[in-house]
Amino acid sequence: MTEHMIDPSVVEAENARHEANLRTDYDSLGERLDRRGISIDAIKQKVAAFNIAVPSWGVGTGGTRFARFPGPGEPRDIFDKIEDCAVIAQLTQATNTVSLHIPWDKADPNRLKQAASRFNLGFDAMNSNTFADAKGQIQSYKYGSLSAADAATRQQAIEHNLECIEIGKTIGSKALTVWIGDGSNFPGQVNFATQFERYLDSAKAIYAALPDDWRIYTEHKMYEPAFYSTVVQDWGTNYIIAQELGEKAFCLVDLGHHAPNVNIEMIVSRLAQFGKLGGFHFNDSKYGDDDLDAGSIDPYRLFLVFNELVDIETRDADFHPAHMLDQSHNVTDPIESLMLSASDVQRAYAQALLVDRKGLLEAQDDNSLLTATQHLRTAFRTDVEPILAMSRLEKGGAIDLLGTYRASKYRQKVAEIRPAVEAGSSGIV
Ligand SMILES: [Mn+2]
Repeated sequence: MTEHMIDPSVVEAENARHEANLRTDYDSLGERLDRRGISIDAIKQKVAAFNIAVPSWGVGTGGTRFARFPGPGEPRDIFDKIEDCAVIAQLTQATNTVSLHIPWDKADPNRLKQAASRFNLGFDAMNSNTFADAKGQIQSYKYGSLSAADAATRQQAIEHNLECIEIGKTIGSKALTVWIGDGSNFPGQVNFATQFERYLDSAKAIYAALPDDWRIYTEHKMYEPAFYSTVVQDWGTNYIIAQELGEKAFCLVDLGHHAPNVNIEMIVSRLAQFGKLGGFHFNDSKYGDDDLDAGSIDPYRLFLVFNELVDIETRDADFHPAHMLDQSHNVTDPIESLMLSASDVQRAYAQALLVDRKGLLEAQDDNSLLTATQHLRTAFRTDVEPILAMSRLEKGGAIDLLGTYRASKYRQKVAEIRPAVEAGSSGIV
């Protein structure tokens, strides 16, 4: 039997306050969609089946280069983190998997499995870390990891990834995500080709150890922590890597890892067209890799990304990209941010499902520019909240995410058990 971190009676009592209004809103939206030839129940079914993984590190309070401001009741270890993830899953009913980060979440794999199964949670992709030095590690990643000039450092980074695969095998993960901080800070510091060659050789060694039913995701990032160049700089480089490695290799798109104003939805289309789109790290940004809550800055862009995904899904039934949130919460309760983000990703998906695909295609073929773009705007402007809320209600989640979470007093309760973390500065001041 599935355990719950929040007493279901709290969820029921909160839902009872909103249910009548929700049913009225749902019926009203259903009527309006019916006039557009759309069945609201069919959309709701698809939304209900949508899942997005929560990253274990997302439930902790992050920091900036300047400072970190700890919140009350912060998770002490991966087991506390799994409990926080269970809260998000219980209320949103949209996040039934957790993505682990090694070595941060290193623990007895059997205990990890048990902890997750209490809440009927599964494990999504394993994330390796060769951008920081772990305690007791022999070689340093100061000057790179998988592409380092030093062979022993490269070997250590390869072996770390192999360890992540081993842990993942035990807990039922089916994917490894590799993001590296390798790059250079000064022109002339590295030879681009040599560095990339080393990276490819290391990546091939990891790929060789990948089980047949696994995928490897590589994630590109334009800059940071290296500021002059990064090895996996852009989607083109990422595509080359996926091609070089083989059929189990796919590209991961993190919405914050591009230059400002880059047309990310078009990158999505290109990668998918050639069978190499593996999945997403959802977040939002204004200036760079801000890791803000998904949908909080540019919800239209999120919708446009999903418009491409639904378009591909319509043409290819075997298309199943991995969805994960990848955010850093410095000044909000991470559980609240992650719940709203999961819901906003779901919202973009629901809106994209409302696009009149046939009408759009006709308008495109007729060069009816404004008709075409209006098809997108009409879908985007539809308030699909009743669909999301009804899906949650029917699955045992919360109609009002924030209200129910706050009424449960979960944060106050765990703050009594989990000791306060001292504030600290990090990086430059
Ligand atoms: Mn990411």
